[in-house]
Amino acid sequence: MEDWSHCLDVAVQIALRAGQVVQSAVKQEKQVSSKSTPTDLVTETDHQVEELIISTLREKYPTHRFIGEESSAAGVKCELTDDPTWIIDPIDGTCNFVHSFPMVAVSIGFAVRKELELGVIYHCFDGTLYTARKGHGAFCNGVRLQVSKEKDVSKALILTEIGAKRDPATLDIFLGNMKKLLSAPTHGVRIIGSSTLALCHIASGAAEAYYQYGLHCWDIAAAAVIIREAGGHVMDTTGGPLDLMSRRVVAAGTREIADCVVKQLQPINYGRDDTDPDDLA
Ligand code: 2AM
Ligand code: CA
Ligand code: CA
Ligand code: CA
Repeated sequence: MEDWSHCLDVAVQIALRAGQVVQSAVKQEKQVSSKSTPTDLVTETDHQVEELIISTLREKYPTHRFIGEESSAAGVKCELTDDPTWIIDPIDGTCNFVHSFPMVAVSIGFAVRKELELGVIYHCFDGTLYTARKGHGAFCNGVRLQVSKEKDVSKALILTEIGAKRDPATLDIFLGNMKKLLSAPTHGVRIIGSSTLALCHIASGAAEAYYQYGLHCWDIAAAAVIIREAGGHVMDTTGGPLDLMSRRVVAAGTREIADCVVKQLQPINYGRDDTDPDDLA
């Protein structure tokens, strides 16, 4: 098995640098524009941070491939091959960033032969650093992470996110899923505006389960390694194996809670990451 620890060290350094750029940009006036819909926001900092991360990594690893949210939006093909591939979300929680709502992260994942090997997520507001390497555990600021061992869904806290689709039919399904989970019953459902940080909360045991439709491979790649290394489960919303490009996920501390969540969900259909980068596909 190849040792990718040097890649983890490099990713941590870059995530910290990227986080500094985000931190100083939060205080400045932001240039905000929208992509596929009026609620699908992007700022010049999203572009700047992605460029910083990819150019620094490319210099270190010229043969590696890169998938990044803003490059994909600009038309670079989102393709996961067997080659070592970095999967980057330069700012996760752009809408939060625009409002200075303190849930914003930089996410850097790395896959080889389509297997996720490592993940680094940096919480730009409180400076928390989540890291994991396959087979070597997950850590938060160097302290080992452990998922919740709760098996009873009636004692679970559930996290989700709202996708870019806001048409009435989609919102009905979204609210229907939430209603079913609230009345399962569970302790509650939370939406924090950052998929990667929500997933980190599953890894740390602060919540029992997470589900989402419409997210992208860059929302899940780093976090999936962190959750698995913290002892948790990451899967498709049907309960089958995770497909990074499928734009849907369930994550949970225990298989029992994951199965309960899976049973409640009605699907929301989005186009795949590798065939159609448009949120509204
Ligand atoms: P972003 O900030 O990197 O765009 C809340 O909006 C969370 O969902 C954020 O983590 C956001 O990532 C992510 N997200 C972005 N587009 C989405 C979509 N179409 N469906 C679901 N989640 C999305
Ligand atoms: Ca975005
Ligand atoms: Ca994201
Ligand atoms: Ca983003």
